[in-house]
Amino acid sequence: MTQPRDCTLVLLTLNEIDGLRLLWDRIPVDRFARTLAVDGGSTDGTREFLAERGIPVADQSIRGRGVAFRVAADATDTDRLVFYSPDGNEDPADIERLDDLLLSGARLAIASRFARGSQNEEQDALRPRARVNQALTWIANRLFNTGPYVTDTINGFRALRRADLLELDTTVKRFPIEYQISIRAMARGWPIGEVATIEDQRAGGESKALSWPVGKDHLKVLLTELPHARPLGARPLGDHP
Ligand SMILES: Nc1nc2c(ncn2[C@@H]2O[C@H](COP(=O)(O)OP(=O)(O)OP(=O)(O)O)[C@@H](O)[C@H]2O)c(=O)[nH]1
Ligand SMILES: [Mg+2]
Repeated sequence: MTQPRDCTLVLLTLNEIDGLRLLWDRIPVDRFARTLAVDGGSTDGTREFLAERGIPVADQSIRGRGVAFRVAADATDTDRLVFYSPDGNEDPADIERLDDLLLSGARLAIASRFARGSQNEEQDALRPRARVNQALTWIANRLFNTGPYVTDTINGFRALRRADLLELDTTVKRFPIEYQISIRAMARGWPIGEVATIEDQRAGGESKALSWPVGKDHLKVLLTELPHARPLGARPLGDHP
């Protein structure tokens, strides 16, 4: 029997009962020292589903994924955290691969929907969300990164050390928490690792990420972080794959 990982598997939920039912048997909770759900106020049976399976559920005083990340850091004591959203988008087979990246030296591990061999959820030919994501990622690399090109700065399926998350001192309350984390990790020159992931369709329920407000919030993060940008021209940016 292998030792459980010194890592908490953090489940981020807001009315995700359909995804949980579909995915539960494939989520490797037994491989982790702890599993903790941070819930944004579900009313669809998500909380009961988790409680029946012995998973502690932490509440948030206010809604938002950014708040949920900080609740997770405050409520855990393991070395590392993997963030997993059980809505159907994220492949549970990649959960342990993210923690493996941390163990092999990455300080931020991201499941990339745009690395070679990966796929994002959109099926229409124009893939507008993917294009916006990739543009925001390009800007973040250009302004803040000195290491190898990071192909997905926005996906929430990621892992990092708990102490590192606390050190980043994040402020974002809602969706672009991941963008802020990626940018702050880049600005500090931390090694960032990626695993190519296949993003699936939502399993049911409703999306909480409305494109326009979320897009605007990402631009606000860019502005807030701008003082930490590297001087233009002085930057050996890694190759775009
Ligand atoms: N704890 C917590 N989880 C949240 C909150 N808002 C969203 N989530 C969860 O974060 C995950 C991602 O949210 P989604 O609405 O699926 O966002 P998205 O993946 O960009 O959008 P889709 O492509 O439509 O699925 C889901 O598991 C949500 O339940 C929140 O305020 N608190
Ligand atoms: Mg989703």
